[in-house]
This record gives sequence, C-alpha cells and structure tokens, in this order.
Amino acid sequence: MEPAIKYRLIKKEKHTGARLGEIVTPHGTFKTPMFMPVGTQASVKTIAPEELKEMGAGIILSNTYHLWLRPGEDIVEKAGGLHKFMNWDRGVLTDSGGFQVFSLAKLRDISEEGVAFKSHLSGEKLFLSPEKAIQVENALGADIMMSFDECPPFFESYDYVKKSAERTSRWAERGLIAHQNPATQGLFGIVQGAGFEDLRRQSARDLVGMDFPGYSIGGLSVGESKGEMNRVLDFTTPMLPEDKPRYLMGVGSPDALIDGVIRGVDMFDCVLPTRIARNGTTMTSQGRLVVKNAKYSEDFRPLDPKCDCYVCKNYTRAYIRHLIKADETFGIHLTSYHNLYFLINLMHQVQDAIEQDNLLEFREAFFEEYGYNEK
Ligand code: PRF
Ligand code: ZN
Repeated sequence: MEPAIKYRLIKKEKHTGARLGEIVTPHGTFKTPMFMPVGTQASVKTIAPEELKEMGAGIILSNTYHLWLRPGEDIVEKAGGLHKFMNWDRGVLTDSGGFQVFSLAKLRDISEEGVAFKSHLSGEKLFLSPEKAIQVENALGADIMMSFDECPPFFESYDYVKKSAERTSRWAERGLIAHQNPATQGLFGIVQGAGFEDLRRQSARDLVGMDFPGYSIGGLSVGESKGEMNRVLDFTTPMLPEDKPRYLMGVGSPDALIDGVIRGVDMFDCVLPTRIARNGTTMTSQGRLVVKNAKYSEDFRPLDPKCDCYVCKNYTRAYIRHLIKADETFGIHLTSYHNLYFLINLMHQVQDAIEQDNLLEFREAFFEEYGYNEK
C-alpha cells in the first residue's frame, strides 16, 4: 500500500538543521518549511478558500473537537468530507481534539481509557478516547490526522509528565489500530515529554517504532520561554527520522518559526496571525504594527511597504484603521489576509535562504529589522 503522505527531502541547509522538502498529499503537494493557516471550525476566520489559494496556502488545519461537537462529523461526512463541505481542494490537517479538550472543556477526568469532560458549548457530558478521535477524524477525511494525546503543562512534575507521555504513546498505538483509511489519510504521532530530555527521547522512540508517516512535536508554546522551547527542539528534532516530516504544533510568531526551522522543523500552525488581526494588530517586516492606534489615522501608506499582498497593494493604514474603529468587518478581513500572507511569504523567503545556504544571515537581518534583540 502506498502511504497517503509522502515526504521528500530536497536539501539540507549547510550551517543549520533546516531542511527544504516537499510533502505530497492526496490534495496536492507543498514545499516545506511552511505555515498552515488555522480553520478551527472548517473556516479560516474571514478568509475565503480562493483567497487562501491566492496567498499560496497548501494546507490548512481544522479541529476534530469543534467539528465533532458542531455540526457533528456525520454531517461533514454526508457532505462528502471536509474538503467538499468547505469548498477547499488543497490539503487539510485535523488536530485530534486532545489539546482542545485540555484547553477548552471543563472538569476533565483523564484515565487510561480516555478523557471525560463537559462540552464548552452545551455543558453535556462527553468522552473522547483515542479510538473515538480517530473515528471522527476518519469521517472528516483530512489528508493528515493527529493522534489523540495529552499536552501536560510545561512545568508539571517529572513523575506526572512521565506517566502522561507513556499513556500518550499507548494512545498513539490504539489510534493506529483504529485508523481505517491509511491509504488516503496519514496519521502522525505526537511527541510529548515537556522539558525533560529523557522523556522526549522515550516518547520519540515509542512513536518512531510505530512507523508513522510524520511526527508532531507537542507540549511546546504553552507558556514556557522561547529559550526553553528552543532548548527542547535542539534535542528533540534529532530524535526523529530524516525521511519524515516534523510538525511543531501551535507555533506561529515569526521569530519562533525561523528558530524552529533552524532546528529542523518543517510544518507549523497557529491562530496568532488571525487572532491578533481581529484586534487590529498586524505583522510587518518592521515588527508588530497596531493599526488601530490613533497615530495611523492619517497614515496613507500600506500596512507594510515591503509586502506585495493584495491588501498592501490596495489599502492604506488610515483606511484599515477607520474600518476597525467603525466595527466594519471588512477591516479585520484585510488585517487577517495580510497577516496570513506575511507568514506564508516569510516561509517562502526561508525556503530560498535554505536553497542558498544563508539562513543564519537571513535570520540576523530579519530579527534586526523586526526588532528582536535576543540571539
Ligand atoms: N497536542 C495537540 N495539539 C496541539 C498541541 C499539542 O501538544 C499544541 C501545543 N502547542 C498545540 N496544538 N494534539
Ligand atoms: Zn500585506
């Protein structure tokens, strides 16, 4: 059987751990390193699928937890799967619901069998197990699925994290057995272990032994410092096979993307660009720009003079500020579009830098201009 997801390593950067590669999915091929826009409820907030294509998105992320609760995976399945339901014919990845149960649901009760919790929508008592998560993900039909995992707080005790990561490995194995569509949907394992090197090693060893078509790194960007995250990445990515993609979950600030790529990460996702866009904050080559601020009321320049996105080619800071102040939803559409374009374009520049073996120089110049001072 041909696997659903294939990774081709094109080139390794000379001076860092960065890799240029390509991921082939049943819904098209995209280059890595790359950033995935987040469409939690089968929609990237305010952005149409045609616009995602225009900005160069090859795959988007959606959430099993949300779609299971509403509208229900049976409805998505009847529509012909997530791609048809939302009119998106490129790649889709679904997160398993593990992380969302821990961040959104109330009164969780974790056992070997799974997680009992109350719905954040209805208060209804629900139970999510590795088998149930995979069954829902199979019905949704994404190209890439995540295993059901537990993401413990970064500064939990060693004993707790050890027990949790061991259980996450058993859950991954149960998910693999439950998975019905390995020819059309690739299931990734998720490495956990918080900040403990030996626990990350054991987690990676367990999952690599199960031969997933890709590996996610979970449990990071949950409140620890950037330095801590980089320290964990420094030892974790080398534990993963070279011929499979590596996905750092929930990371999307420009500096963390570049530092993740340098450590060998291929895929990222985050709500950050669309979330900050909705409160009037944009990412530019000169750093964050809060376009909502009064000082932009008569600024007729584009959000980022160096950006060639549709928004920067056609609209001014003054106009976008006006829309956002007046609660015109077109304003947050424009900031969301620009922020997503900014990160997708950043990753294209990173791909070029890998090609040219000058990623460290690129990092230096980018950090200097963006205004990050730390090394
Ligand atoms: N596990 C899953 N999804 C996630 C995470 C995780 O650890 C994170 C952590 N940053 C984001 N999304 N399943
Ligand atoms: Zn722009």
